[in-house]
Amino acid sequence: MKLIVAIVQDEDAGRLVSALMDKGFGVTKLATTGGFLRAGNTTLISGVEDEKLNDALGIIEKICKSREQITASTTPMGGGAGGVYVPYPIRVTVGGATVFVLEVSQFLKV
Ligand code: 2BA
Repeated sequence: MKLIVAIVQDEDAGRLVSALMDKGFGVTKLATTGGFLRAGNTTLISGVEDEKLNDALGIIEKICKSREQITASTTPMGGGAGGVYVPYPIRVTVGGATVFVLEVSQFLKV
């Protein structure tokens, strides 16, 4: 068995949970925050049988879209310790999904 940990954008999370559950996967949805953008995202965890792993990954890949977001960079202008911090907008491409697949040593419901 594998544990999928998928960090996805909030906009995709509802459809992704529905699509996974429609195919019989168990899912837990966590409200999380990205360290770089400091904005909300969603982390899904799902325990899947080895032979179903590719099906689950395919659903994630199909539903999660990459999008551009604007954030403020606060790199010092003028360099050095005496530099002035002037925020300016930068574009970052977020997602589709950041996915980790972990080996499960035990799966218990007690
Ligand atoms: P955030 O940390 O808020 O990052 C959002 C997006 O900002 C990232 O998209 C990436 O395009 C950009 N980014 C992140 N760190 C950067 C940096 N130091 N300089 C420039 N741009 C940077 P994704 O790579 O698609 O990541 C989306 C979310 O997935 C991340 O949100 C974070 O919550 C999670 N994530 C990504 N890589 C991870 C990792 N290695 N471990 C744990 N969580 C991760």
